[in-house]
Amino acid sequence: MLPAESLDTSNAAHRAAHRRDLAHLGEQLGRRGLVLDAVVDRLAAFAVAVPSWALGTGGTRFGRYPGGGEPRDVFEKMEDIAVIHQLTGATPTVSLHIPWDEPDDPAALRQHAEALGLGFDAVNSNTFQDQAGQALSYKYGSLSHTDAAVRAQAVAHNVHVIEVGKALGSKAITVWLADGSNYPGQMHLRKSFERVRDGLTEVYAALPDDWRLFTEHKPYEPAFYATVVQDWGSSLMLAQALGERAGCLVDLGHHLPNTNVELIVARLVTAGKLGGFHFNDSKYGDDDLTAGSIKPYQLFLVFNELVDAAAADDAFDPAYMIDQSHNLKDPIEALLQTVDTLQRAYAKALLVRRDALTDCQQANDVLMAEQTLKEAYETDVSALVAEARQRAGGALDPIAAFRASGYRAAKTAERVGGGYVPPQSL
Ligand code: LRH
Ligand code: MN
Repeated sequence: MLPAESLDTSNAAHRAAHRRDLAHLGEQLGRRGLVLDAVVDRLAAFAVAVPSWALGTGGTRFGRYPGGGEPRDVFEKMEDIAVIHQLTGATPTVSLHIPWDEPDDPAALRQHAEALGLGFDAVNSNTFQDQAGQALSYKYGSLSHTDAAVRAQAVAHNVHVIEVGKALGSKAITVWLADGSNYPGQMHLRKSFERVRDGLTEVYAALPDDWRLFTEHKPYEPAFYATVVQDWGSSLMLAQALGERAGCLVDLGHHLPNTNVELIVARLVTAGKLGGFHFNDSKYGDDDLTAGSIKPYQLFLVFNELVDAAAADDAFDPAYMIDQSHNLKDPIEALLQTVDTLQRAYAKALLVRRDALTDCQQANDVLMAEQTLKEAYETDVSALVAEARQRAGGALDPIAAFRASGYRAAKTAERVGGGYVPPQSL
């Protein structure tokens, strides 16, 4: 954690200007019939889970350029995530990847996390890599494999991940499968999918009653011809076949260029099967760039669908998680930037005058319908998100506070030896 005074010092430096900006924004929103405090309260309740695999510098097959002070184990990752939560007030949970960040002693990790004010969101299984000592290879797939013994091994791994999650207090498992083929004819397109459905049915049967299972679709990579769970339709078919506690996880980067992702979100809401998100951004493929860095308007349009859905359903509760690879930015700074970007997209979506929008849609007033959305999107919500963070005990300017704290330099001096082990070849 950062010393409280360093956060106070940073906020004090920003407070006077913040008050003026907030008053101006409040007056502006008042003229639109919007109540700033009501928006701040909803924004202050926003929370997103941090992925355990994003605290170290990521890389590609072409190289990795680690920075100093990287966490050397999952316990040090918790310390870094606690700093992000301290500064944003919006990251109280961690999404763990097993076995990448599997704790030797889950109870000890849970205690360490709770002491830092953290909990655990969905755990992630991994049948897309062969682990040392693993009996059977996933080279030709896992739950879709033609060999029943390999499928049974993959089911057992997922059941094990649920057991680890139960010990940590998690309430969900995310299953992303790399299963697929590189050449036409290599894999039976129907039977491979049906084997996955049957395997997930066994995993679903092992879920505790209060748990959810998320299926995550992806169009390609590492499979380059057909991926078994390739698109939202395949994911939806699985979630519908499994049962009511199964939902579809939308990783924003898992869509081919020009895909209308907000429309997919709307369809999954209509189906009652929107399980959650992996927030990030991308220009070409599954680039895992910082959320909102390439397509900020799309991110706003996704949150617009989420706010609209929540207005129609009090029980609406998709899981919000980040899934990024920080190859060039300091991982903590990139995550602080990401949380700020998500808070801004959500804040703008909360500023949409929905009755006015509905009237324009009903009247087919195309231009004013778009203008009503753009009015919210083009609002500078800096003071609003800063106020929500401050009310949650966080920083008005998290990145400024983090840089001023000297945390990275301190960790670089402290975390020597026993170097960070990056996830293999992500
Ligand atoms: C696959 C994916 C999945 C994770 C992995 C880290 O590309 O998005 O969510 O298991 O990244
Ligand atoms: Mn993902």
